Amino acid sequence: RDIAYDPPPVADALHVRAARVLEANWTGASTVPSRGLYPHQWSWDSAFIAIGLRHLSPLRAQTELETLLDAQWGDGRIPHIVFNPSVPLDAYFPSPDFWRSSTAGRAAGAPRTVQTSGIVQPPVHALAAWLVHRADPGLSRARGFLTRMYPRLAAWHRYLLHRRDLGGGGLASVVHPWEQGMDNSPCWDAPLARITPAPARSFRRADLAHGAPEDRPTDLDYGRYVRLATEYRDGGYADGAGDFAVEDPAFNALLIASELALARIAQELGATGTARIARAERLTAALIERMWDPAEGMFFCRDVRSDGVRSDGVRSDGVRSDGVRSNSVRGDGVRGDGPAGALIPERSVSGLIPLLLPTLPPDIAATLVRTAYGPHFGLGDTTRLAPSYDLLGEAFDPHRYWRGPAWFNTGWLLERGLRTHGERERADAVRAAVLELACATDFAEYVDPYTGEACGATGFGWTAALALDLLH
Ligand code: 9WN
Repeated sequence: RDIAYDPPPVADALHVRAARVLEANWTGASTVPSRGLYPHQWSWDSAFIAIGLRHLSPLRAQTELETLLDAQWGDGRIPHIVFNPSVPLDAYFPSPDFWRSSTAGRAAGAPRTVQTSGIVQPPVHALAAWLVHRADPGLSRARGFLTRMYPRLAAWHRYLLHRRDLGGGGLASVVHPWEQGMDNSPCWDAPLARITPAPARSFRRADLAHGAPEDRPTDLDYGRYVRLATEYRDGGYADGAGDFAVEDPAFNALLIASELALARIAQELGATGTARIARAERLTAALIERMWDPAEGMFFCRDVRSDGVRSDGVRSDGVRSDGVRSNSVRGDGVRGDGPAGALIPERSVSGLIPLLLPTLPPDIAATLVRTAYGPHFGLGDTTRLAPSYDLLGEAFDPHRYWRGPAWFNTGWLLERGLRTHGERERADAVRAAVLELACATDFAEYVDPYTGEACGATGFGWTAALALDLLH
């Protein structure tokens, strides 16, 4: 047979299809997560997208991160959305007229020329910048990419480690479920229960025009998201006064991984990077001290406000730790007898993500692997990609967003973690699952963890980008 008529190998087909998704979602200066559902630039999406894009065009990958960091606020925060001014206001909710960044965010140093949200997302950026540099160090040096990125990334980490240390233990807290990136995770149910929802008629959801309602957060969730964001905005985006503050394992693990990447960047720029490596080690110790549960074999979120005390010393209304069961999970609750707040006894994939860290002690890494391959996440048995939430949890729903479906970014992070800790065969199996499911679902936003059925949007940016990364 003439070789020219042979079908191309599967990997080539996947490469071409993933490249097409990234091309279709490219706006000229950045990449949207999804043309229909998310038509602006999202912070952690852009970091994951840059990690894949570097294999297609290191220049575009650099530009992706540069565009995002051009919207950084004076206080160091990187906003979770950078709005595209040519997209109609009603295409996505909450829109720029809700966040009012250039007026409400003035004291915090919001940019004047570009409209953004006022909350943040997980700090994957320094990690992405380092990986993007490595894809083409010559181009990166010629463009002064890292020289320009480094001070901005350093300011970003400073913001998180100082302004966001709401628990007083040296780690960063999120002040809104959208910040952690797993919007309707059951982890937020107890801390959100204290928030009075904004009336449904006070806002109009745009997401339901693109996604099935049973695959999305509920209207009640949205009411609470809106209330929290409104109060944050009306307080001028100042940190510390809000009624929602949670330390999350994935958010902090990504901060530590990015701190290690910043050390590499510092070294590339001629410094030693040792202070950053020492900080990453200290942060890893704090993560274990504040969130590791040895009996459960995984990390849990810490609800910093479960005792009702805000960092400004004011008791917030109606705050009780009743909503937080403390059964087998350590619930310190009372101030002064351990870290402030209480662990939230819900098993989220977030609690496995610290596996990513090379600074993790080997016994903890081994325990995490056992948990991932045990009944709650079912890897290697009933699932091929880790579900976002406990298969045996009361709130588990295989289709509802972050309450059960498997996502590709967490799949990629666990694949990296397994490889980092010498679990080669398991990493290979997760890699194969990412590639096959991305291909079979036309780069779905998320999938049913048991059947692999596509949920949410297709042609999703980070699904294409991270599959591309694992092909290399
Ligand atoms: C709110 C863009 C983002 C992701 C999040 C995901 C979803 C937004 C939404 O989409 O959140 O930020 O409107 O639901 O939960 O992780 O970054 O892809």
